Amino acid sequence: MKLSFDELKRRKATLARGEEHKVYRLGDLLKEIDEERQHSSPSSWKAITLALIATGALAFLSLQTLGLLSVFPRQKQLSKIPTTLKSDVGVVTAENDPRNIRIPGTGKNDDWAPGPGWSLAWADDFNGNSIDTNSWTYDLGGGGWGNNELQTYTSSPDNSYLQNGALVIKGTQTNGKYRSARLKTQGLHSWQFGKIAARMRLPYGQGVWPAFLMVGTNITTVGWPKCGEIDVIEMVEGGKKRDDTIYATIQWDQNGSHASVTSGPFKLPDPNFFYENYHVFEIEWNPTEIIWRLDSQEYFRASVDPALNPNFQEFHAPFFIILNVAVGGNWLGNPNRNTVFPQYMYVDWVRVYQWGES
Ligand SMILES: [Ca+2]
Repeated sequence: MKLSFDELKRRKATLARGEEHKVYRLGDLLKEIDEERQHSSPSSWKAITLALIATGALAFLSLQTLGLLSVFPRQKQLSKIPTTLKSDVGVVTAENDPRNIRIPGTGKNDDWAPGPGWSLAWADDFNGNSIDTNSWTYDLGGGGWGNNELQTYTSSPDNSYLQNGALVIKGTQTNGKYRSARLKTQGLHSWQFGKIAARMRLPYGQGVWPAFLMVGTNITTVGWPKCGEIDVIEMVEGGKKRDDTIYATIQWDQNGSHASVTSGPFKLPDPNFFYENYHVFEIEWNPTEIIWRLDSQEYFRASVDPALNPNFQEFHAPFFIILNVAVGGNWLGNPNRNTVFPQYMYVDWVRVYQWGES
């Protein structure tokens, strides 16, 4: 079956859900795929193929052609595509980019449990129609956030909203200006110790910096870093490794200087990426240490025992939760021409447990 450009545009309209999208000539699309393959895994390639099927673009691309694409080296790929195919058109949208395709039903494959002995103290499952202002407030504005970050944080429904049972934080780019959102429970909810977890599907791409962190409520009086910071996860790896690598970190004031301890880069086993699926990121925070787990598997722990370091007293105080997607900055570098916007961080739920019976 061969579809006309108009027909594809019509189909695209039904797929694009009214959000930003791109229409590609097939040749451009293949070039983009080709570039993507330079820094992506076979699974990513497979996902792109599936997305093409989803968009209807595969009406033109025989599986045999795709087989050639996946086998031949870069320079040969485009030349292997029959000219007749090159002149056809394909459609892909940012919305149905494989890495943005929404997983229907965020509860799918959610078998995570806190383990025995933990009682739920607070949760937001994001099942309503709007963000609960009794739980969440915003950091707003730009100015780099101390890292030369590019984004301006807004409270606009374009940058954060609830959809299909998930909180969506959407990083956008319009005329070179980046906007995103940073939600926090500051002034509304805070906790000292416990198990703090979120089930999230992360955005992707060079220059995109998603984070789930906690900061001491006394930041308003003692400032940062003396308030202490617990980075439950950040994904900040430029280049090829960027979308499968997270960091767990604590930061504090060590007698007047900024100090930190980090897990260093922790990677998903190849070939997997954090944009592909939801994962549960958690800390177990007690008076002597913090344990980080990914999907219930421990991958890092750090002491917060004041007997070992009096400065760790910072971690013996209430902290609030922050969820954000930053763009650019000193640590990860800025977006490049391959970075796709908008970017989406999906949060199925955030839960806080305390040890013992409720
Ligand atoms: Ca949910």
